[in-house]
Amino acid sequence: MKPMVGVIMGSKNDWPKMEPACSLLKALKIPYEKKVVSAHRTPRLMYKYARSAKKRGIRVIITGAGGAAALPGMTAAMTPLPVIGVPVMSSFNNGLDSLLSIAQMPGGIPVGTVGANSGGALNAAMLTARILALLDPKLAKRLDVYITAETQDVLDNPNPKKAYKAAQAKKAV
Ligand code: RP5
Repeated sequence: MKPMVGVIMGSKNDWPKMEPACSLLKALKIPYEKKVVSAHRTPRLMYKYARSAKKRGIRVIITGAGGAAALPGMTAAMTPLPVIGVPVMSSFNNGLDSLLSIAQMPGGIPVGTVGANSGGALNAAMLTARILALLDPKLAKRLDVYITAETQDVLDNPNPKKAYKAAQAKKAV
């Protein structure tokens, strides 16, 4: 299937933080592509990617970047598509630089900025699913099932120590 979501990140080193976005898109059966596109190291590739995304059928672009983090904003400047930015924490000032670089866009060029790192990446995918589900009843149903299961999981596992251990064991498989 043609990808509907682009997940791009400034460096291969961003992958561990961005991976949850891809896992959730996969779990919800949303076709996506993933790619390293660096605003600073590959500006021409970034231009090409952002300018061609809509024509290629991409509906939402999830971008992850750290430090100067130009990728989300520059991508948003070159496409009419919704762009979501995930701040990948740098070592400077606990990564506040990444967050502000992505969030503080000039009026008229929005980047929907989520929280930092893997939780933010997961929310970026969740937000993407909610956007796409507006016009896709089958996806809306899958999303509903996923959210219900997440809720049930909390209700079924109220003991934090046991629940944590079980989740870790599941991850290790
Ligand atoms: C950004 O610079 C990337 O998104 C990454 O988070 C940060 C550092 O990149 P590396 O030097 O680790 O490749 O462009």
